Amino acid sequence: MAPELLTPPGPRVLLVDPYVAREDPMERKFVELYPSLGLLTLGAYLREQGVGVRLVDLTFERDSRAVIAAVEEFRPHLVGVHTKTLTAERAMELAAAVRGQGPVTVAGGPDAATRPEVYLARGFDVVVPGEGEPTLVDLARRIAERRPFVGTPDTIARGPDGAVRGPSRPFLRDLDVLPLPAWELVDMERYLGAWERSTGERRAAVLTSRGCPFDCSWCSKPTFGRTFRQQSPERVLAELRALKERYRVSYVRFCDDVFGISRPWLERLLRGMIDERLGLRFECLARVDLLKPDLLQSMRAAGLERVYVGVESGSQKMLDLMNRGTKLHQVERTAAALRDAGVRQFWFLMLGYPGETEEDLEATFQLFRRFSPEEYSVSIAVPVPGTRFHEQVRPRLPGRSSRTRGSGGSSLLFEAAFPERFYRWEQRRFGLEAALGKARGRLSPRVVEGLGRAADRFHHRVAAPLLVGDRRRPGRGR
Ligand code: B12
Ligand code: SF4
Repeated sequence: MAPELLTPPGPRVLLVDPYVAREDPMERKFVELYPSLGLLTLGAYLREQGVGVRLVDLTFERDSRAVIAAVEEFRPHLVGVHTKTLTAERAMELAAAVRGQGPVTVAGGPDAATRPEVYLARGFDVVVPGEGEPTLVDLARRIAERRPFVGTPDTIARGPDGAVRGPSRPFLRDLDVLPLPAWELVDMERYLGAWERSTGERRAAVLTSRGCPFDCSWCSKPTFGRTFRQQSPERVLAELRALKERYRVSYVRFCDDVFGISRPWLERLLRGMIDERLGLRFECLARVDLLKPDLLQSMRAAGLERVYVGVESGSQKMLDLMNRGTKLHQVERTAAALRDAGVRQFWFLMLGYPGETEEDLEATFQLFRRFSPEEYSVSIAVPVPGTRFHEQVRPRLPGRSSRTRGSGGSSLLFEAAFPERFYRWEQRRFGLEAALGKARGRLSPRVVEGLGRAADRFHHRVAAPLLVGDRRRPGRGR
């Protein structure tokens, strides 16, 4: 390539996704790979504003060498790294490695937004804690033009006497101003091919909104907080068409924190999908209080295949402690309606949240047994920095505050009511029940019931001693 194309004139930004799939034990079990929509949108916006952009996506790499090579070749003014708690260590190692090569290092995304001081101390020059698009353009121009960038609106930068926070910048009011994600910056075929081989569908992620107005105590929302903005249904339809036409996408995951918060909006989108005969299948994450059974028929007609439902617990007391804002009768109503409509349901369940007793756990298990969802995930509560839950258990966090490697949810990271081994047994119990659920219809109901009873007896024999052992530690987790 001609040198002027390798280093185009004007500001140059190298974006980095430091996630390496092969290092994530969860990823090996459940293939769930999508490129970061945050970075793709940032890339598209920067380009539209005349900033040169490259993206190094480490997802399919073995290590970070590609980043160093890209810095040498592209000579960016700024290296911008996306951060999650899971990838924090790698992000910080990269910043330290890249700074010696000259560019200004900038961190953005949920983890840097939660603990900017750590990122500044570990090699980043600037943290962008909020919405990245206008701020990154502003930073890139200032740096390329050798103007001061400490104090740029919506940034926290390392100044001579410590961290300097710039004035705040309002959120984008109209999300329709954002261009379509710059899919061409990553190897889309690699993602789509992986999905096609494992599921037969070419799957892509789409985001229709930013933020969530609810306030669950374990949920980390450092970037968009409790604001909520959504794209117009017409803009969403344009993105769906582009994915279908350019990449032969057949299945879409709507990645919104909560999909279809506004009913009129959802109705318009569904109508558009049906009228345009897009023929896409889709899945989304819904809240049981918002997903109304009477909408399910049109959702089905528009292509709905699967709904992720944040059930979390079968105990109303626990839902209230989590500040979830949902009622058990809503969970039951939604689960029954999804089953009747033939929509697959994926339940998220959480064990070990402070205040949970053996009875609450049993209530969760019995709810699971009653509805037997097609898919589920039972995680052990993870206190993510910046959440009320994290604050609450902070004194009971051993040394490191949360995991940095692996996707999480399978280990106990704080001193909870019961020992980790107990929760692991509980997780196995759900696994066994799920297997029995699948056997229903193939084995006689009497056999399934008998197996269920035997499993219960076995579980109580193994798990009970772990509980007794723990009761010698009064007050834990309450
Ligand atoms: C979609 C999604 C997924 C998808 C796709 C992930 C992907 N590749 O993007 C799936 C289901 C696979 C997934 C998996 C996981 N996820 Co997830 N996910 C989300 C979700 C709902 C939306 C992400 C998104 O696209 N946001 C929209 C974009 C526009 O926002 P954004 O990425 O934050 O980017 C903006 C700003 O942050 C900023 N920005 C971001 N990067 C950068 C970089 C620079 C340089 C700058 C300047 C700015 C900047 O600008 C962007 C545009 O304004 C978020 C919640 C949320 N609302 O963000 C959780 C979230 C990011 N996920 C989270 C977690 C914990 C996980 C898992 C670890 C879960 C698990 N146990 O397996 C895994 C990690 C796997 C991975 N590959 O990293 C947490 C992260 C918390 C944390 N502090 O790290 C979040 C915040 C959810 C939560 N509330 O706890 N996830
Ligand atoms: S868990 Fe879901 S509904 Fe609750 S605050 Fe977070 S994003 Fe919103």
